[in-house]
Amino acid sequence: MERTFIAIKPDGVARGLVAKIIKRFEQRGYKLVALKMVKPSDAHLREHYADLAGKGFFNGLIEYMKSGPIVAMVWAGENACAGGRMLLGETNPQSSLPGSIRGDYSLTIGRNICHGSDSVESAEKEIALWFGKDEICDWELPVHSLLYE
Ligand code: DAT
Ligand code: MG
Repeated sequence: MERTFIAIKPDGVARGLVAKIIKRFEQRGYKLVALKMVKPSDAHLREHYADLAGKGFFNGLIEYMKSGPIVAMVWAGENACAGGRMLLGETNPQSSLPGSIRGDYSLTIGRNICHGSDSVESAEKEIALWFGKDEICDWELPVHSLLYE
């Protein structure tokens, strides 16, 4: 089953959106397989966002991501990476439709409250960066047979 790394950024946590964001993934049918609250180090965040090093907003992004605890999660399910990105909305909340998390709860690209892996390849890289193997829970979703044919 495909897995994606989803994180509630410091602004999402501080604004009390943790339960609301989790609820959207639960109600869609994805299976939660890992979750923790963390204050990642500068080096960890620079590795997570390594593709963006050199962008003008990079240092600001790292400072924002260090401004408070993050809720890091792994969700599994059919097409979890693309589907998760649809639940989040566009990178820029101004382009995110109402009904998406960013479209409902945020206004600006630099405070867009959540992260989601953009491909299966980055998901597996991000999951390995944020979680140890022993932190991932292998379990059967009781409603599995009602969600999949
Ligand atoms: P996403 O988080 O949708 O995968 P991304 O990987 O391109 O988007 O960028 C990572 C984060 O960096 C994004 O969520 C918010 C921030 N960011 C991206 N582009 C930005 C910009 N032009 N100005 C300020 N922050 C930006
Ligand atoms: Mg990205």
